Amino acid sequence: MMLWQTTRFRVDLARPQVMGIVNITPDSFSDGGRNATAAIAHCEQLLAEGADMLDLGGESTRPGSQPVTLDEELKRVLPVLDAALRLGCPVSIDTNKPEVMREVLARGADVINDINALQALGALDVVAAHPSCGVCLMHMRGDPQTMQQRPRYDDVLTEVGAFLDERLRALRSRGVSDERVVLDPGIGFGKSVEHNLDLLRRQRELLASGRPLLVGWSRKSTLGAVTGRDVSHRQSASVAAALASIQAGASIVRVHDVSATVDALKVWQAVGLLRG
Ligand code: HH2
Repeated sequence: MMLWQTTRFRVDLARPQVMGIVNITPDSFSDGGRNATAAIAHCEQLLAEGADMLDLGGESTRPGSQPVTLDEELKRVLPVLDAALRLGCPVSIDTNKPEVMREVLARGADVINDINALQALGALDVVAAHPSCGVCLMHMRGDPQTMQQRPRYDDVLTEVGAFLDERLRALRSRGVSDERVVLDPGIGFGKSVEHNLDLLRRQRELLASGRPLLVGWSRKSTLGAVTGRDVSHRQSASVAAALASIQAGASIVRVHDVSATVDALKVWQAVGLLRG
C-alpha cells in the first residue's frame, strides 16, 4: 500500500487524492485570495466540494510573476494556516523560502510543497529537522521570472526524472525517509507545450523513482494552447488533464476546480477505472 507520511496524517494513496489550491494573493479573486477571511472561506468551500487536502500559497509563481518579501508572505499565509489546520485535512504550504518553511512547520503544517525542490540554502535542513512533515519536490528549469524563455531539453523525461531522483537522494542523505516524499514533474515550469505534453504521455516513466507523483495541470497555459481558451475557461481541459494524469499513475492532482474534478473521479471510480 502506497502511503504519504505528513505531519499529522498518513495519507493512503490507494485512492487518488484531490489537492485544492488556495491562493492568498491580493490579486486572486476566484481561488482564495484578497484577505485571510476570504481565503479561509475558500478552504471550507473546497473541502465541502470534496477536496482531500489543501495547498496554501502566499506567492504567485506564474510565469513572469515577481517574488514577495518574507514578511509579506508570512503575513498572508500564517492566519490562513492556523484556521486551515482546524479543518481536519492535511494542509500543505506552497513556498520556496526556508524561513517560511520553519515558521509554518512550527505551527503544525502537514506538507512543504516547494517548486524549487528544497534547493534554497537551508531548506533541506528545515525539513530534515522536522520528524515527520510531508514534502513535495517539484522540477523547475530556471525561475518564474525567466523560465518560459525558450526552455530546452535533450529528453525532458530523463532530465526531469534525474533531477527528482537527485533531490530525493539529497533528502535521504539528511535522514528524511522516502515515505515523506512525493515528486512532481512541474508542468509549465520551464517547459514548452510539447515538453508538458510529453511529460503526460510518458509520465509513467517517472514512477521508476518508487515515489508517488503529484501533478498540477490546472488552468495551465499548455491547456490554453491546446484548446484556444483563456485562463478563466479551462475547467473542462483541466479536468481532462487531471484524469489523464491519474490514468498515467499520478496519486495526487493539484487543482483549482475541485468539484468538477471530484465528479469526474467519481465516474471513473464507478466504472472501475481507478485503482482502489
Ligand atoms: N503549480 C503552481 C504552483 N505550485 N506546486 C506543485 N507542486 N506543482 C505545480 O504544478 C504547481 C505548484 C502554479 O502556481 P501559480 O502560477 O502561482 O498558480 P496557482 O497557484 O493558481 O496554480
